[in-house]
Amino acid sequence: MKSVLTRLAATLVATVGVIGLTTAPAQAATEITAHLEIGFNNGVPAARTINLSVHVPMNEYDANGYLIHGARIQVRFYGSDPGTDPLLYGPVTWYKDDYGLTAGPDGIHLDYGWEVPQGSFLNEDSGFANNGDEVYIVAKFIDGDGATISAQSNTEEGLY
Ligand SMILES: [Ca+2]
Ligand SMILES: [Ca+2]
Repeated sequence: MKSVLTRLAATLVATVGVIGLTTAPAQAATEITAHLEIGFNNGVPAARTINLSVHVPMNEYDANGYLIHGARIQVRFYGSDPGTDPLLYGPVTWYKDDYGLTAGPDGIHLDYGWEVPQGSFLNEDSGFANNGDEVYIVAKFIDGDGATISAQSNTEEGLY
């Protein structure tokens, strides 16, 4: 009787193992790109528009697998300065089903936008002689096991 139970247990473990294999991502994610766009909304009051675009290329099957297994995209804003670049905002993290994070035929996308008032965290330099602001993001793709790849975006410059 004991051996039958042992064999049953072994069969169950093997079955679970097979299911795990078929749903886990087949390929490790190796590529990530990040783009930042800061614009102007000339309404009243005037605002700055922020649009993030992060892409992790892979097939749709893997994209869904990663998100189901806890993968997320994490974004931090930095100001470009001589020496060390200060962290301006974040981290902000998007998980499966969060607005803006999607899995599609060409991989995982984060497309997210919002508005901030003039003089927000984007105003990273506010000196008399140095008022221009240079802002970029660093986006990380962190899988369910914690493996991380990251990318730095373009730098947006303006009076934010
Ligand atoms: Ca700066
Ligand atoms: Ca400024």
